[in-house]
Amino acid sequence: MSTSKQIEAAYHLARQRYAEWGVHTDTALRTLARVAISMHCWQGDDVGGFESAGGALGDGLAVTGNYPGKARTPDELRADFEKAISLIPGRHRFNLHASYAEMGRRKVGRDALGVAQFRNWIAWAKALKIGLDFNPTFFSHPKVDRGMTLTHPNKGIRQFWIEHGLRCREIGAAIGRSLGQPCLNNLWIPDGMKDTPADRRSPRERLVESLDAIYARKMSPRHNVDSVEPKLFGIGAESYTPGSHEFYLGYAVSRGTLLTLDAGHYHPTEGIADKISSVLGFLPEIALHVSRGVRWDSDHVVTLTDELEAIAQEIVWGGYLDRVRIGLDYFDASINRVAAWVIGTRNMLKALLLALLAPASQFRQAENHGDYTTRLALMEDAKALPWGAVWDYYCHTRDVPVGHAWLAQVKQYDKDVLSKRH
Ligand code: RNT
Ligand code: ZN
Repeated sequence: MSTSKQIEAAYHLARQRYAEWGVHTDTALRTLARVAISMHCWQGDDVGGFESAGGALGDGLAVTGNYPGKARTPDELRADFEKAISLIPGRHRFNLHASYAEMGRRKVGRDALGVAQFRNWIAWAKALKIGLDFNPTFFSHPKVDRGMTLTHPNKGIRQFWIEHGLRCREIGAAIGRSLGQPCLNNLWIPDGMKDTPADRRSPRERLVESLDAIYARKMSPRHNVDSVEPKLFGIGAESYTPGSHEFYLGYAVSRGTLLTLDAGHYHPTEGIADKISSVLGFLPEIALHVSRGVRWDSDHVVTLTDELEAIAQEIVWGGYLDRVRIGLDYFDASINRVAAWVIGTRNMLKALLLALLAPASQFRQAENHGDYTTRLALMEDAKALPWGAVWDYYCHTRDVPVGHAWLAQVKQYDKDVLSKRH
């Protein structure tokens, strides 16, 4: 492993190289330090949650793998997450789902949840000085009938889920109030059809009505911020999804909610990077579920791909860091779950750092002059700049392991804690 001296010396050289391109590495690191990534609770326990009544996953979601040691209780999940964030530079957020309610002795249904079931989570977040985000859970529940919730033809079923949505917004507002920072409340429903529908219109009309009922109550954006998440298709809902991209884009623009772009929710060659500046022309803010689609699965661990770099470039080069709430959404049960959090989050940060370090103003100058040859040449050469030395230095100065030194700590945790869970 590198010594402090080596890390600092490498950084010093890198800083000079970047300065030659007109890029200030210290400024880039200061900007990066202000970015909070919303880390999803559900990587820690395969989207299981802690309600005893909860059904098996499904409803368009699937987790594969059986790596031992998944969190079985809220305390275990909290401990695992604390381990993960001790290995990631910066201060990040925790993204909860309603199904992670802590019932105590009094069990309540999803249509009766309140802040009482989330008190421990709030106290924990306060102690860690991190923000919390929230999601109503419209899956893994007996009231998901024939794969439908808010679009169901039966009014009683719709009403149950509307009630859940309302409760979750109240919980979000209570979280935001207690923590003194807004809670992002993201709504995704699994509703869809496996085969060709005879009526695409009615479920969408019912969805508008249901959503309007959920969002009727105005809430201070200082406490709770609402967002809606489109999807192209899910497992078992391949032919029709009422909550499509166009549907929710229209909804968000007309109703003033945010829109959540999930990287795994589009056609395989359709990235979300290009959508960012398009939708931000009409929405004040958006949220992201950064993920990685692989064939039928939309939720592989985030790796440092071209697509991830493109997302980070659009956020940073577009000047949108304060208008995009970056969250992660993936679940892999085939590897150590703490490592999955660390790898994905560190990759998101690396991609943001790469974008912050890129000599984008030089690329743009060439572009504005119509000199596309220079644009291409500079973009390609800039890829060889020594960003790794800057990343190492960042980890070093934030007191987290440099390079893959974090892995030894996860392995130790696996041995001491995870492997003992049976
Ligand atoms: C599903 C959506 C949604 C979920 C989480 C668990 O396709 O991406 O965001 O992954 O709510
Ligand atoms: Zn998502």
